[in-house]
Amino acid sequence: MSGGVLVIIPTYNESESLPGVLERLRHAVPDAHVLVADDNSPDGTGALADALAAKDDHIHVLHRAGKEGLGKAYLAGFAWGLERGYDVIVEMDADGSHRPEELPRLLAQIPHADVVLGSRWVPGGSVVNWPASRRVLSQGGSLYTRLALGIPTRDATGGYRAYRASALRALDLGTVESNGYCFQIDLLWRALQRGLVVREVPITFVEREAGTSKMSGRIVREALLNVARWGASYRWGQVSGRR
Ligand SMILES: Nc1nc2c(ncn2[C@@H]2O[C@H](COP(=O)(O)OP(=O)(O)OP(=O)(O)O)[C@@H](O)[C@H]2O)c(=O)[nH]1
Ligand SMILES: [Mg+2]
Repeated sequence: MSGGVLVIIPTYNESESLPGVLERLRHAVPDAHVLVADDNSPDGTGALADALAAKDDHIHVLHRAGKEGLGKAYLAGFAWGLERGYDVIVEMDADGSHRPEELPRLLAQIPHADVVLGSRWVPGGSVVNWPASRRVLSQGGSLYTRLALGIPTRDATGGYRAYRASALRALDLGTVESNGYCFQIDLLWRALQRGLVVREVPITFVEREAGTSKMSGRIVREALLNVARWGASYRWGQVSGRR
């Protein structure tokens, strides 16, 4: 494979949602290849993905030994895609929250940007079926991140994104350790610090209809602490004259 788009879908117990999302994605962007990165889901998502891949040469499966978190699954997927020479690598959830039908709008911005963010919190963006508590957490998290890091991005934690391969190569992925929402913030912060062009495109984010959430207090705490640390270290660099 040389060139083209690879969509990475990390999965942990998504057997109910994955087939529908794959079907919609194959229909919405027929040329794109898909890599399901499964962490040995107990519900058999990996075997299900294998069965779908056997019937479709655009679907690939990366089997990982066990649950290591979203960030690690994406890093393994990025390495897989970069080795194979894809030009554009996309992040997409398996639970239907990221509508495959909106991917062409994200990809349309790739000629103008290194990183394209699907954004819930720019004009035109929205969230469907979210309780007020999730909305507050997400908007509050993005506001906190903007203030702590001094960045203009409205939706810093979203996980519907398209990266040019060259952008991923510039991000020193070998040193990324964050995992949950923080993984998304980490990659955005790295991109902005390196002067890459980041664009936000409005999306309609739809709450999952099936399966269970992998959100946890630990994931939120990881993000709060790391963002505070990165912001402080950046500002320290500024005041101490190293930046
Ligand atoms: N491979 C892998 N995928 C994961 C892991 N944790 C979450 N995912 C996947 O990452 C995507 C996002 O996880 P979600 O549980 O939907 O997280 P969320 O969108 O914040 O929360 P809800 O949609 O409310 O459940 C989904 O496709 C999950 O299956 C993990 O440890 N390993
Ligand atoms: Mg979700």
